[in-house]
Formats: sequence, structure tokens, C-alpha cells
Amino acid sequence: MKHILLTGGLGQLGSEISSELRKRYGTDNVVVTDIRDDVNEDILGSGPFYKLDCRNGKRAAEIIGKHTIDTIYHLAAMLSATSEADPLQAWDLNMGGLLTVLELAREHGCAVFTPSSIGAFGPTTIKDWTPQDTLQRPTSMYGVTKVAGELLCDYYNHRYGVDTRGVRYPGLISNVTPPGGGTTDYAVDIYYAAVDRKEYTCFLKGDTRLDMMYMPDAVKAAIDLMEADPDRLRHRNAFNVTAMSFCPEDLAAYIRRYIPGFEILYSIDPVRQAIANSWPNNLEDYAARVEWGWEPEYDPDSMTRDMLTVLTNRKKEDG
Ligand code: NAD
Ligand code: AKB
Repeated sequence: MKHILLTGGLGQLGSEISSELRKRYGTDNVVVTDIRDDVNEDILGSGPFYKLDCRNGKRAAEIIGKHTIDTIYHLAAMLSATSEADPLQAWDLNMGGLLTVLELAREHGCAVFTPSSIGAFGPTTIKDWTPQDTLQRPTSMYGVTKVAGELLCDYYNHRYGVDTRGVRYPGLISNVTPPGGGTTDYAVDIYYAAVDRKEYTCFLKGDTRLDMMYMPDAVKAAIDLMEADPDRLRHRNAFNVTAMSFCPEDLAAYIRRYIPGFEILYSIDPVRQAIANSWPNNLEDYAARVEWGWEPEYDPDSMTRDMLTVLTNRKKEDG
């Protein structure tokens, strides 16, 4: 049985990965940590939780020892928009946190999952069917930390034998925990607005095409990769994974299938628009499919149907 620790475990991704890991491996074997402890009572109340700054190696080592941790899902990071607002803090958390976790993994013999992002690509990367191995010269601080993180994870694998693995996630869409300051957040916000008032004002231009994924597929990707046979992995950090690619106009059209009359308006945020313009239109994820059997379940229509059903039911329950 695995003994797992999550950093940043109360965020958008962590709150859903931790629930699935607790179902699979047993509640007591999945330790959730985060710098805050004021959200998500379901997770706080359902198993071991520690308030932890992931850069505090001494405290993290105590928790790892106490719970005989063998696998770390390192999810604490600043996303693209918040990183651009405070680049030094982004460097400090995204690189400092990762280095601390990799050192702990080396000392304690842990495997490590670290998400990278489509943000690891830049304006000079091939934009369509972006290959697994290609030019990576990102222009945002978030992207700089993601490329450096991929390289650092590879380094700890070949230099020290740490079992590091990761994926390049696209924008993640979920109905559980709100997103934490990304460029792709519009694709979550739009569903809440559609259910509340049949209208949404988008901060990206209508034709801005980006890769996206529904959260159940993102959770599956992380766990499947960590379960994969290491002998089949040629890439480790980090695999391109995608499920769909659309622009705000397309997403509004999918929503109109279920909410006729839904309207999308635009008020462009230049910072997030510039970040989005520098990212690929759509990724090619052949290596993930061949090396560990990656296959997404949701397309834009099935995701839209599910998002709107869940949010509409929640609205009715809340009165
Ligand atoms: P999030 O912002 O929702 O959650 C991050 C969590 O980290 C928060 O709960 C926050 O409280 C915590 N945190 C912040 N500083 C911390 C610190 N010093 N120590 C410990 N915890 C701290 O982010 P997310 O969307 O869950 O992203 C998780 C990972 O996935 C990140 O590496 C992110 O870059 C990557 N990713 C996310 C997306 C997406 O669309 N959400 C897409 C691609 C990659
Ligand atoms: C962001 O927009 O910053 C994230 C990501 C794609 O990494 N959602």
C-alpha cells in the first residue's frame, strides 16, 4: 500500500486528486498539506491534514517520517496570472518549493509527481499539434519556472535515481474548487455565470484557442502516470496531455446547446491575453498514449453537459 503526501492539497487540482487517492489507497494513507487551512472542510475532516509551507523542509521531513511517506504529489505553485503579478514570489514558491520536495524525495526515497503546464511553451514553439519534444522558450515567469521545473525533475532522476514523473496539463475545468489565478480560468468561470445569469464577460478574445481538460481526466492522468511501469517511460518530465482544444466563442456555442440565449461579452485583460497568445493552440500527446496508455474520457460537449448539470443542481439545493 502506498503512503502519499500532497503539497498544495487544498487547491483546484489537489482537492480532487486527494479525494480519489483516499478512495484508492485508504484515507489514513493519504496526507494532505497546504499553507492554508480555511477551505474545503470535506478534505480537512476526512483524513490526516497538516498546515505546511512546502518550502519548510524540516517540518515536511517530520511529517514524511511520521507517516512513512513513499510518494509525493507536489501541487503547491503560483499559476500564470498571479505569477506575472509577482514574478519574484512566483520564482521563490515554484522553484523553492520544488527543490525542497526533490531534496526530501532524495533523502527519504520518495517518488514525486510534479505538474508542468502548456505554459512551459512560448511564442516560438510550433503552435499546432505541438510535439512532445520541441522548442521551449516561454515568455512568462510561470513558464520559466515550469521549464526549469521539468529540467530539475529530470536532473534528480538521472543524477540521484529519484522516481520523478509529470505531465504538461492544459487548462483544467472543475466544479469543486475555484481556480487559483490562471489564464485559462475563463473556461471555469463561464459555466458559473451561465447558470447564474445566462451571460459572461470574458477576459480573453473570442478566437483565443487553447488546450483544456475536465478535472476527472486530469486526476486520472496523474494517478495513471504514477502507477505506470517505469520501464516503459522514456520521457518522465513532462508528458504532453490534452483532451480538447477550443476558444471562448466555441465554448459559448457548446453552452448554448443547453442554455439557449446564453451571451458572451468581452473585456480583454492585456496581461492574460499576452500569456494566452504565447501558448500552443493544441498539443500532440502521442508519447503519453504510447508510454502509459493515456486516453481522456471527456470532450467539450460531455464536459459542458456535466458541468451545467452539477452547477444547476447545486444552485437548486442552495435555494
Ligand atoms: P491552485 O492555485 O488551485 O492551488 C495551489 C495550492 O497551493 C493552494 O491551495 C495554495 O494554498 C497552496 N500553496 C500556496 N503556497 C504554498 C506554500 N508555500 N506551501 C504549500 N502550499 C501552498 O493551483 P492548482 O490549479 O491546483 O495547480 C496545481 C499544480 O498544477 C500547479 O503546479 C499548477 O501549475 C499545475 N497546473 C494547473 C493547471 C490548472 O488549470 N489548474 C494547469 C496546468 C498546470
Ligand atoms: C494557468 O492558466 O495558469 C493554468 C495553466 C494552464 O497552467 N491553468
